[in-house]
Parts: sequence; structure tokens; C-alpha cells
Amino acid sequence: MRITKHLRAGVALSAMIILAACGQPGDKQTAAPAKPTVEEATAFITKAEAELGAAREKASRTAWVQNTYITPDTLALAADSNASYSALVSRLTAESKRFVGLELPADVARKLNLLRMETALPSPADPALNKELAELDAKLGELYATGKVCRDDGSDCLTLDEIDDVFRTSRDEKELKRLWAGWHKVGQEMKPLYQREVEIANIGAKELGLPDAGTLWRSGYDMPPEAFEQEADRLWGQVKPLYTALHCYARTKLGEKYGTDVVPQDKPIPAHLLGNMWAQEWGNIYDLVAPKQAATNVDVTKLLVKAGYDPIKMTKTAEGFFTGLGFEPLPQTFWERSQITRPRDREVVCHASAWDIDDKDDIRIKMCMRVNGDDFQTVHHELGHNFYQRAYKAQSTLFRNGANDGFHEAIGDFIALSVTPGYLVKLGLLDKEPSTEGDVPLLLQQAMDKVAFLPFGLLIDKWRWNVFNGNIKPEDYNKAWWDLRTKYQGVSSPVERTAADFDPGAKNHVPTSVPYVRYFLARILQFQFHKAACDQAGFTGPLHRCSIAGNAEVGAKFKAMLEMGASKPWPEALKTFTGTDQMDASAMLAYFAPLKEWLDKQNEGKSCGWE
Ligand code: X8Z
Ligand code: ZN
Repeated sequence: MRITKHLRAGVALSAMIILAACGQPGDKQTAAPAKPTVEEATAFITKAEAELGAAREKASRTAWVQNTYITPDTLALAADSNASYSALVSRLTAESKRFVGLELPADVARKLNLLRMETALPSPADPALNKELAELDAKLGELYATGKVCRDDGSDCLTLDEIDDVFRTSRDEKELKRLWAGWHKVGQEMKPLYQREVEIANIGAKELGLPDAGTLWRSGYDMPPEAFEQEADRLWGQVKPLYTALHCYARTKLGEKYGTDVVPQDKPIPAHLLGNMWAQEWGNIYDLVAPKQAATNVDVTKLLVKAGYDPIKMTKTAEGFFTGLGFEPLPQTFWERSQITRPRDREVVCHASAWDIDDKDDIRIKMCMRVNGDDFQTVHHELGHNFYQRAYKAQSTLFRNGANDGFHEAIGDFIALSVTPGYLVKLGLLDKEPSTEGDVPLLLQQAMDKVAFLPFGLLIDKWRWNVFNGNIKPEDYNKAWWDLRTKYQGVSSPVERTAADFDPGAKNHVPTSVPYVRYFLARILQFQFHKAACDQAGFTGPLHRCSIAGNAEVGAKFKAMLEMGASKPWPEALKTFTGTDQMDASAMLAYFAPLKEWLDKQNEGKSCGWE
């Protein structure tokens, strides 16, 4: 599953650069032969890429089988295969240290840095630790993927995708609380495993010459890790007032629905009432917050059901958007090999992902798709990964990746921003476009997903960065988690928590060790892409009404950015398409500007905030 576990590193911008020294006293650097040459470094990386390419394919195939057929055997095989891959990366990285300090061509230096980022959990050279790490990773993933919530007597067991349905549609506070508490039990068994995983990954990071694994995670952004943390905070600062206004308004409406004893008006919102297990996106409770006078409500779930869509049709429709922009259709093997719905007779990993098995054309998605608006959004998201993978397949192995991981997560979401009411009319799903009086409701609906997500997108890795660097100790794992959820999201646990709970484990990306700040960046980047695309298309109306559907000219420019893969620092890729080399939330703020004005009016006289 390289797309999700992959990390990549940043390098300097100049044509000839010195590979940054990352060795520290006491690390595993072996005695290097005197004065290695540029030719040796180039030959080394060429050979390393060939080895990695072959090993990646094998590891991907094993991981695919394990993800789509969880048994003790496939788990053992996948752990073994991941251990081999990590050992290869660890060996190559150790060998590459002899080129530190050498003046190298930019692409070689960049590749040597990218090599370090091949695995999110850097593996120590010690084979026993390497094996233990791979087994912990497999076990944590299994605990999450096979988690269920049953009634006290063991009946009525629900899988996460079934629970998700209840969260989307139920307004029964007690039932939601029961399922919330039930699902969060999945974390308890994970805690000691996670703690050990952190210890071992940190040993691996030290061998890379880094203080801890979190620093490695922050090293993939073409800037020093400390600068990246500040950059993330800067972006959050840009969008925080918009989030706070949305939070304030939603809390008022939830108070009206559930009573202010359940939703106190000066405190964080109970996390089980926002239409999503993690309160990460709130669009599913739009009906509770919709302005009273609003006549327009584009309920994509209803439209899909009414038009008789099934998961294949949803996938074909998403594919159609990409082909409309000039991308080649998905290969026949995509349809033959993808897992689009949950198989009935076996355990699988349901969390959606996109796969690039052979770095050529064997691209697939793995979902447990249901016919609803969320999954319609997700299938666009996943195909974004697949079309990116295919666009950069001509790059050499280490450059076959996103410009940064936020780009990878933003592609499909950017496309889905063009799934406007106007586009739904074109698809025949909607009869007519709502009039412009419907703009605030439309924006509110969109903000409930896009804006609500922002603090969640940031806090997961704030937690992990501080776990990796030891600022958060194991005995405080859960308390620190809720401190961050309170501080950033302004949500609270609906039931009492203790140090025995491990609530981070109830979110897929923690047990599976997929870095998360990428989704925060993607939320910001997708609006930058959208604005740039709409400008290129000559669109002059409000941004949320702009759809670039069918615009092959914009599609060609977009494709040019995708084809670069990770071959250049991300600011260059961004500039290619948007004309700017900065990540910046202004486009997102411009998109939601009319809503912000409206929210501020609704919130007048309210005491917003929760601290
Ligand atoms: O994990 C995902 C994708 C796969 S890369 C389905 N997302 C995050 C999540 O579900 O938490 C997309 C949005 C955020
Ligand atoms: Zn994704």
C-alpha cells in the first residue's frame, strides 16, 4: 500500500547541492572508503532504484492479498514481506551515507534524500527489531480492520462501515453514544503495541541520524522539519477564524436539536453528534444546521439512490470526470482487480485506498463502497491517487510519488470540487441548478465537510510528533489526545475516559501508521488548485459554482504538474499549475467568504469558542 505509508524527503533547490549531512555521533555509519566519487553515487542510486522497484512490486502484491483477505497466514506473509522491504531500505540508506558531504547533481542528491523516506516506520538494522516492528504493524492493522461493536449480549455486531451508516443518519443521541463508546474500545488492546512500535521506529530514526521518527515525518516538505511545523501552524492560523465561526453556529443548532444540557453552549461539542465517528467531517448533519429559509439542499445520497446508482456506476462517473479532462480511461485490469465493495465472506481492510501495484498500469482501488455522498466523494479522492500514479509512471522509481504527500491527497478532492450542482445537472442527477439564493446553504454544506476537517487534519500528527519525541509519555497518551481534540477541534468525549483507553487507536491512520498532516495540507491545496483552474478557464462567477468539467485545456496543464511526480521540490510543481510557490489558504478563504460573513451575522451576540 505504498501510496499511504510512503514518506519522502526534501532537498535544497539549487542545481548542484551538497547532500545534507544527517549522521550523528554513535550512529551506524560504517567506515567509508576514502573519497567516493559522483559517478559512484550516481551508479549507487541507479542500482538502488532498480532493487527498490522490484521489491516494491513484490511487497505491494503481498500487501494487496493481505488487505483483501485477512487471515493469520496472509498477516504473517505480509509482515514478512514488509520486514524484507524495510530491511532493504535500511541497508540502502546505510550504504548511501558514504556520499554525505559530496557535491552531487540535484537529482541524485534528491533521490538519496527520498530513499530515507521510503517507509514511515524506519526500521533498525537489527533483524530482530525489524521483524518485531513489521509484526507490530501487521497486528495493529488487523485489530483495527477487524474491530466490531456488539450489544452487551454479543448480538447485533456491526462493522465500521455499518456503524458509519448509523453515524450518517441517526439522530438518536443514546444510540450514537453507545456506538461511539463501543468503537473506541478497539484501541485498548493496541496501546502497549503502539508504545513498542514508537520505541522501535525511533531507534530506526536515530540510525538515520534523526532525533526521532516524527522528525522524519516532517522532513518531507523541501524545508527543515522545524520550518514545516511552523508552516502548518501558519496555515492553521489563516483558517482558524472560519472554523471557530462554523463551530459556534453548529453548536447553537445542535443545542436546539439535543438540548443545551447535552450540548452546553460554552463548551466543546460532544464528539458523537457530528455525523462522523471522529467528528472529522460534519456534512452528514447538514439537515440539523440548514438555514430555515433554505429551499435548496442538494442531498447527493438521495440523488444517487434515486437515479439507481451502484458502486460501479459511482466509480465510472468519477472516472468520467478525469477522462473529460483528457486523461486516458482506467485500464481493464482496474475493473477486474479492484475491490469496490466489501466481500461477504472474509475479513478485509475496508478503509479506502488506491494502489499502484507495478508502477506501470496495474492501478486499483480498495473500498467497501456504499451508495452515499461520502463514498461518492471518496471514490473521486481515490481515483485522484490512481491518475496521479499513472501520470508520473515515466519518472524513475524514487520520483514516482506526489510533489509532497499533501498534493497526492488533494488531486481527487480538487476534482470533486468541480462536482457542483451545475455538473450534477449535466450528469442527469439533478433537474435544475439551485438559484443563487441557495449559495449560502451550498457553501454551508460544503464547509461542514471541508472546513470542519481542518483542525482534525492537523491535530493527529501534532499528537504523534509529540509521542515520537517523548513530550507525550505513554501514561498520558489518551489525556494528551483529548487535550488536543479540545484545543483544536473543540469537541469532547461523550463518555468518561481513563488512561486505559487509547482513543487514537480508534482512527485508522494511527494503528496503520499513515502520516496525517498530508490531509490538512490537501484541504488547503485543493482550493488553490481549484482557484487556479477556474482562473485558467476564465470563470468569473463565485468559486463554488465553478466546474472545470470537460475542460481539456485546464486538464492538460494539470496533467503537466502530475507528470512531474516528486522529481522537483513541491514549490516548483505548485508554480507550474498555480503560478505561486507558496501553500496558502487565501483561495479557501475566498471560496467561503460569503459564508463567513453570514456565519458572523448568525453568531452575533453568542459567546463563541470553548476555552
Ligand atoms: O484516509 C483517507 C482516504 C484514503 S487516503 C480515504 N482520507 C482521510 C480519512 O479518511 O481520515 C481522506 C480524507 C481524510
Ligand atoms: Zn488519499
